[in-house]
Amino acid sequence: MTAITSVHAREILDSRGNPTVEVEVSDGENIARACVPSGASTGVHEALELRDGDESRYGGKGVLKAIAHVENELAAVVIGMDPQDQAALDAAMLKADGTENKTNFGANAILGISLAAARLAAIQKGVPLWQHIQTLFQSEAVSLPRPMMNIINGGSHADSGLAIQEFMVMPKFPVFEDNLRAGAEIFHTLKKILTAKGESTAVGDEGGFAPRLPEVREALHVIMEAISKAGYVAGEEVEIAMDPAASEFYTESGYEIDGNVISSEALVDLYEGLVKDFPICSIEDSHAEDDFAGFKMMQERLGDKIQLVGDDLLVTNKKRLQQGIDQNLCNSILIKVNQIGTLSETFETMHLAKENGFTCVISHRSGETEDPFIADLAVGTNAGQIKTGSLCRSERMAKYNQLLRISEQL
Ligand code: 2PG
Ligand code: MG
Repeated sequence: MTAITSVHAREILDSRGNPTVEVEVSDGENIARACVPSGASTGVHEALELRDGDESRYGGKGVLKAIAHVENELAAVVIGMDPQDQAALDAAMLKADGTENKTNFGANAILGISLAAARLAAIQKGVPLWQHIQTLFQSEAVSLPRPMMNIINGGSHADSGLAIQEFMVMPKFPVFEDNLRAGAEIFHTLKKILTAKGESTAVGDEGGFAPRLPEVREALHVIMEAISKAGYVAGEEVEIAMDPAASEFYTESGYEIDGNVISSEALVDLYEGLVKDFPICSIEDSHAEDDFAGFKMMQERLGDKIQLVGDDLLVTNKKRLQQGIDQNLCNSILIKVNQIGTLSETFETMHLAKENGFTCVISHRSGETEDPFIADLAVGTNAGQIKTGSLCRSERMAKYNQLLRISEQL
């Protein structure tokens, strides 16, 4: 074995200009690096993202404490360990942290090492990262994921006024390159349509447009127009996915959407109507993260027709997922490495999902970096789907471009 000999961390800036953690691990000969992403519509059950809270630096968002944990306590744990043994490495860091939610060192500190170590292990073996992940995950097959491409942003990712956070197109051609091209062509067509309507074509955090449209249906209508004007057949060739991220528009009096405040059940009615009228194939976080009754109703009414994804609901956490399975809350899980904080736990959650017939969607965060790790993760675990933003902004394109490179290797 060639053990880890040094660990270094630095504070870098993410796609929103907020500090985040970057980690480098070395075995004396090779160096590998990983960057940690960060969400805006974060689930309350996610592992802790440790921020300094010192208002005099970056409005309290500095990550110097997390950096110090990487370089001190966590480095002491992993130096001397074999990066090939991801499970042992992650377990040792978890043990040292000793808390359920990684509140001691921060999930951002632990994840930086976990991802960088995986990359170091791949470099040592002289194989691409996706291939190393395939071995770790014990995946029989690998495949390029079908992309969910977010072309209209609302919610807490833009000030478009739309309650729903993400409107995505999902082309369904068998070849990844064709899906990417369809997404880009639809995106550019949508820009022309919005310009003609006198709408803003400024983009939100994930690169989707943020037009001031009053209602959900209106956003869906312009997407339908963009699909057909770009030369594609909606439904047959390109479907629509949505992430309402409903925790963000849930209040004590109900769900605030389209100028109304409605009940959990009325929200299911609203989605059912949309699914009837538009080629929607997937809805994520239809309800607020602890509105189990809402999710259950949704799964009962729509679960056999479309994919229902749990994000804030399940937070890539095995225990939350088990609850979701036991209580029949949805049929799919969004996978975000920083919600849970280690690669090994991410794998455990994905295995549990697959064993129970849940689909897995590998996902970016709204605050991203140039690190394309999740592209390799999606391929190596044979996840089948990836959600990584729109067809602009380099931190999003980095993932699509990495998938193009992997496509050549497969
Ligand atoms: C989501 C994500 C990514 P955030 O809700 O699915 O699109 O957003 O990273 O802000 O939680
Ligand atoms: Mg989400």
